[in-house]
Amino acid sequence: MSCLTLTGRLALASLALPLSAAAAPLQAADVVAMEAGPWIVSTTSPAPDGAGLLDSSDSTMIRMHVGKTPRVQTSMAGWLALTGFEPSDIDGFALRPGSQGPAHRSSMAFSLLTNEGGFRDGDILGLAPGGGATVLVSEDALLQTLGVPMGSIDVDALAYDDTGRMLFSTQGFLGGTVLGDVNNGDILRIEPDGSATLVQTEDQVQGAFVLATGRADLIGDVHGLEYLGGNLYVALQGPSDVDGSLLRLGQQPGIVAPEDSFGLLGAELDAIAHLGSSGTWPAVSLDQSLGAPGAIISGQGQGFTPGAPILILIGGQQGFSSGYGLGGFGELALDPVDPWLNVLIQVGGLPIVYADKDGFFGVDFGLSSTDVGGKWMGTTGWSLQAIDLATMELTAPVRIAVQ
Ligand SMILES: [Ca+2]
Ligand SMILES: [Ca+2]
Ligand SMILES: [Ca+2]
Repeated sequence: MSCLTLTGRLALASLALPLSAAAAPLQAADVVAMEAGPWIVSTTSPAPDGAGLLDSSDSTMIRMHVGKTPRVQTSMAGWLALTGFEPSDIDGFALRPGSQGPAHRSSMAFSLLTNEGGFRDGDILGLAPGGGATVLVSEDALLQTLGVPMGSIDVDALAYDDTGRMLFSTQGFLGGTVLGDVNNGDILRIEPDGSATLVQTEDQVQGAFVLATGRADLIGDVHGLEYLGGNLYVALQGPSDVDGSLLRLGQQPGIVAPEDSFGLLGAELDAIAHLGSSGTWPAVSLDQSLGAPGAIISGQGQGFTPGAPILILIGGQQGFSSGYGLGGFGELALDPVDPWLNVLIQVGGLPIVYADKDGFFGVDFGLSSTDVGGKWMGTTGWSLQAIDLATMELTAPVRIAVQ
């Protein structure tokens, strides 16, 4: 018995050090640097042309950072490759805590604005091994948890805290739940035992906005949600000069940065996630997801090692392999026996491009005027994926349907 007690005390003592280290308050400069980004966001409506994005839609995921040019992280061609369909609007997005890093296929969680692709707007979706979207938490399960199994909700904000608890907000009012009436500015959390708790009411978020700005404008809906450095961050429906930035909740509420410092010309945000400091998350994007044979396509890459050679993999059929020990997205999304990929490997014809000093590249290329690529999840076309040869990190795939 004494031996057990001793073991228990030792375990507690060994836990105490990292816990107290983690609790050390961040310096103000660290907080400013962290809050500057990079953020991965989606807009409520397509970002204005003046923002210079390669592809602007309600589903585009954009990497934004104070003082830097915003870039497309996931274009429609990316969603097509990841899910097999083209979502009309992404209204919730989060990176799940896990051991494989924020850029890994298994980290991505999101919600759709409308029922489509066989999914519902209240489902929390992830990416399945092998391709396509999969339900992580269903709308039915959330309704059951809230005690309104016959109800209906659209999840419109999503985050995970540092212990993996899921935080969310709804798009509309939901009356008569186990938590009482839920407003669209409320922030809810799913506990480890599966129950739901109300973390912040819309009134509390409104109060934080007033404290942060000294203004009484109404915030409306909570549109986006992130947990970072012990605080919650929200994207708000209003007022219009703040809806393109983020509000920090907690002990010292504040607006993260003026919205025009993010370079999106004040576009309202409806999904937010913070990339953190643990990865650069290299990504490629295309300006279109559907092209005719012979069409000229513009592509971009970002988040690569400055100056690094980048190998572009090209194939017609998608597939799945996690067996190459690659970082980033972690999984080859092209079929290893795809005929075009194999021919290009055999003749040494896979393109290599070079990242600039900011880890960026832009390239135009033409689709074959005779070949239309391979079939995958209902489309015929071409898929691409890139490897940063300096880090051996893979990007997520992109796909262009040909017709
Ligand atoms: Ca959106
Ligand atoms: Ca939704
Ligand atoms: Ca909401």
